Amino acid sequence: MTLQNAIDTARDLIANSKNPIMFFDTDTDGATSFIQLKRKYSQLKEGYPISKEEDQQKDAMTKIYDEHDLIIFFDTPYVIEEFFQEINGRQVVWADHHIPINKHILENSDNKIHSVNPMDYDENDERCSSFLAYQITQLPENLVWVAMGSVADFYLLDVLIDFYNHDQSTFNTLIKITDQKREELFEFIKTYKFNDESQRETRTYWIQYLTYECGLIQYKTFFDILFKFKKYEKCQKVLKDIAKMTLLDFKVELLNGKIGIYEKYQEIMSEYKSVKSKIESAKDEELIFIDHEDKKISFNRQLSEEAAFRKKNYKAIVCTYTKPIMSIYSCSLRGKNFDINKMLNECIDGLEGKGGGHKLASGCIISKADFPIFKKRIQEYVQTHSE
Ligand SMILES: [Mn+2]
Repeated sequence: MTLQNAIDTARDLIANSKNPIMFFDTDTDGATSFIQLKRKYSQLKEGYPISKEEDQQKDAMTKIYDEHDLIIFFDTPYVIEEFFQEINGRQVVWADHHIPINKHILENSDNKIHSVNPMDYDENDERCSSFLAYQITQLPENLVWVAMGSVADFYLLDVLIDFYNHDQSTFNTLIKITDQKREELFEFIKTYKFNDESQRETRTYWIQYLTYECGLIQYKTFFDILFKFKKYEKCQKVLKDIAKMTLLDFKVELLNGKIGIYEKYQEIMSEYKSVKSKIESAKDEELIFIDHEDKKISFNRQLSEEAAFRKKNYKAIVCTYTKPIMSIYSCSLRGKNFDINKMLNECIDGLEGKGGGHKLASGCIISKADFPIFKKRIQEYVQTHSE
């Protein structure tokens, strides 16, 4: 078996099913996987986002009826055991690019699971679910959705070049980029394999460039907001509508749409704009603190990611969010050639708060009472540490 075989088999199973139902992750990669399958298979009538929360999954699994002859999962490394009791031996196609969290479900032969996971064939191949959806559907019109989904999931794939060659006009609608920059980008994609470790830093630069300078952030933010604010039944309706749209239609809705989620999106984007201006006004130095207060939602993650791209001279970035009614600050931290997680663990020690993450990105909550000490410790730590 090769990855290609696994993809071909998945395609056959879906094409030959009469009444499939799909479940996918609550992000851009999951959403654009559903949109692609919906555009290809008219018999696919239903698709619901599922989070890692058990209660939400228990709720979503009640959508499976006797008539469903195929259950499709995309981008979901964790599915609860009960879900498979509900599926009750029916055929499953499970496409993902993470290490499965409850492996025994996959290994149990009572579950008729056809798994498509690039990591099964090459442990360094973690190409995203929207890419697998594109390989399954093989619809050139889906290139716009796989381009959106793959960059949002932090992959730089050949599909970007294929997309440009297939439809320049839609490419330019999705990605606002100069000819010269685009050629540079394509040269990079052609020269280095998508997972070449030696190119990690340059690849990160390109992905951030596409996200923040070329406008992809607006789509990623839309799906974040959709899954945060709408019940999963509503999400399916919104996504089914998007599957019928061209990119231009979708963009017009994002900018001017007057109903429900689009209005909410515009409201949140204009809030983010005012928060984002703090990145520009913050001094570009070793340690950057950016705070925002009293907004409806926290923009910490977006803020720290965008600041990490726009600022050059920092070792550490700490973004904080709170409201008067909250007794805590929530913080998102980013580091550059600097172990931010180690810093966090040392500085939070003994204080009222908790957090964690990776070397270059972590997060925490900390009580308002202890925040001044926490901040002072961070200032001292950054001054006295270089790694
Ligand atoms: Mn993914």
